[in-house]
Amino acid sequence: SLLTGREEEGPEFGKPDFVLLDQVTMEDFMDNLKLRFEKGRIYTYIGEVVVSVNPYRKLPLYGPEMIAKYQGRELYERPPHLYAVADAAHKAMKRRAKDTCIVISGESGAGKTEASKHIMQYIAAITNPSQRAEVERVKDVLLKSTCVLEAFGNAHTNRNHNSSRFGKYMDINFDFKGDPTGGHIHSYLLEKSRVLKQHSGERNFHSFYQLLRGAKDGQLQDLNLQRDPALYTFTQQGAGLSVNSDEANYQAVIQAMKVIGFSSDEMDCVHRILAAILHLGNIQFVETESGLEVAEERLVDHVARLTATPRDLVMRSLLSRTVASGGRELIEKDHSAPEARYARDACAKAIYERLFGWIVGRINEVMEARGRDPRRDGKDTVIGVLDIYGFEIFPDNSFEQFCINYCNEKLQQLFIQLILKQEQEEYQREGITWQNIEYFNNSAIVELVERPHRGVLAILDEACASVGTVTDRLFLQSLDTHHRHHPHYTSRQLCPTDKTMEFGRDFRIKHYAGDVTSAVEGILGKGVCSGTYSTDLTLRSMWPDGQQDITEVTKRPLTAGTLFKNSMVALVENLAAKEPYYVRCIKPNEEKSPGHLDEERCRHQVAYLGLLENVRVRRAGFASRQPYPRFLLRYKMTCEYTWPNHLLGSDKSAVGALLEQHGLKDDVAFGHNKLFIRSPRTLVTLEQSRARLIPIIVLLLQKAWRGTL
Ligand code: AOV
Ligand code: MG
Repeated sequence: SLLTGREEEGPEFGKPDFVLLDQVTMEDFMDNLKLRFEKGRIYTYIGEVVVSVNPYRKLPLYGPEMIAKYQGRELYERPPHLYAVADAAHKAMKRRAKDTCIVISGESGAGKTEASKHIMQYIAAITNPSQRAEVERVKDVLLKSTCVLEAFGNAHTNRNHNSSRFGKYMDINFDFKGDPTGGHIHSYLLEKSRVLKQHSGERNFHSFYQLLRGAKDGQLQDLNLQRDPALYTFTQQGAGLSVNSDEANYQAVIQAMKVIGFSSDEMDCVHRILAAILHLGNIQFVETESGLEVAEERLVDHVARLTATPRDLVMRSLLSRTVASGGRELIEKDHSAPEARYARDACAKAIYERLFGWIVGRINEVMEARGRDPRRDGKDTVIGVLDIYGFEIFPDNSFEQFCINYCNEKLQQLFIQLILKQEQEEYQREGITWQNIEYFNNSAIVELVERPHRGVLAILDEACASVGTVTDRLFLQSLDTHHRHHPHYTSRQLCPTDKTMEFGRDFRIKHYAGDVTSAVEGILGKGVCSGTYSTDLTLRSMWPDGQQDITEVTKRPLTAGTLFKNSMVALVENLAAKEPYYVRCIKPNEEKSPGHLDEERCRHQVAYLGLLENVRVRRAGFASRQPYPRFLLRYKMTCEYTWPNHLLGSDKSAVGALLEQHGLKDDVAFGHNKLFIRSPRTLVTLEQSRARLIPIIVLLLQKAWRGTL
């Protein structure tokens, strides 16, 4: 660093880029990963991809001082960091007017959401040097939105105490100066079944506990609530777990909502909805001689009052449903007790989902690029940040896990395609020939899920369209028939000796990251529930689709599965159109314990994330490519013609002379702007010769320095 203003990491920290490994084996990869992790170096590159290992402890890697070190620097000038990638994405956007995106992947608890927050903070910190008020406002909203969305969309799970239960893609718009002018959030399938039920050791969404623990006594009274989460069916399960300091977070969320611009009426409405859901959950039904009745009618009163909905409408929607008869007429049919419970639960889920969607929509309204100069319209550029729910396997997996894992599969496919595509394009651009490399291809799994007519989702659609006649079991049979020979599909019927699955209930998909067994029970269900009868305007605006008429009751709606698939296809198209940067997160151990790296678990992740192949592709044709000035900066001291400065006309010819002297010229190709180095050996040779010289040069410099005293 004495020489070039760079921050060096000595060899004791391992290789900052896996491409520099002597050989690409799992052992060498793991040794390097482990060595760096133990030294607090949680970030390592594969070319421009950042591999990150969750440290589960506070490291002095973030904050204003660190940000200043990375600002405006090139990737190779500083130790690997998320900041460097955020800066690269921002630079590409600013210098070349390129839309870029940062795709963060890894399994549940690997550190995706934390990474996305560091990236956002970095971008906020380095922009708007002139402190324009409108830009500051946009940045505030961008940063505060995270806090609000986490309250309503995250939960304590066994894998992560702050697990994202929705997928999030955030576009940030920038003007020609490179300052944020607006943004847009897409959210993907919220795991709404969590409103009703949680696995043992898990909680409902944070928002419920925050309200119960954080609200003032008076407010709770207004909501007819008592403080103890154990009193409510929906929050009972997680009542003993208070990991996130719910009270403080309640205040933080209110504060954040204020900054974003939620009115106090709106916040009030949000709290009333949360309370109504808690009351709904406690409603029980009793069979009497005169029919089905609600056990505690005052709960219905609470729900009606809190949602500003006529009481008899709430009652009716619990105890009966509207069905189409003979095609034209609508008649009301009484519920059985199980049907009523189902209606209650469906309603609670639907309300929460609408609430979440509405919050996202409100944030988007506020972030919509306001005050954008109309003459420049369309000229602004975008950085997209993708932070989704990670791959996860639970003892029993629901429809939501199925979607979550399919989403991860889809992104893995994109990663494979883009990394290959990008490589090939670069070789073309630089006028260099290249051969293809073999890669594990996961398209078979993606196809299994999304293929028209026979894919799992298509079969599910078929089954949902004829709900009532098709049972869960028939759905499973149909899956079995279509996929009995599929290498990534199995079920107990197809594999009778496998006792880890249950007959007639489970099917299993062999995902790239692991085997996931799902139960088909209840997968076909759907429920209708509406807030359109509320007299509360905020609440009613959550149901913009209005009242249902007969065509809507009878028409075949798009199923959640199809909607999700469509949103994934759109997401992937969107990402593919941008210049991608990748962060690949690794979860070091299952216990969330700091400083411990479980080699077995990590090896598995390195394997399924395709990181070794990633390194190989980088090295296959050419292990490394570097712009000529960057190459010189690093190696010029190894050659008399280039140290301290060369007189050879162009950097390209200087690099030529340097390699000539080392006898390495046969191993490289000279692109228009970059040097391509074929074998890592060449890099290793250069690195070694550099490492030999550094102490000597430092010594010389020290001597020279002393001489001046
Ligand atoms: P995830 O987003 O990848 O999981 P998170 O980003 O929520 O995982 O990280 C899980 C937890 O690990 C955090 O709450 C922190 O306690 C810790 N952690 C992660 N990154 C860091 C870091 N850089 N420094 C210190 N601690 C960290 V999921 O949303 O469940 O897929 O669904
Ligand atoms: Mg997350």
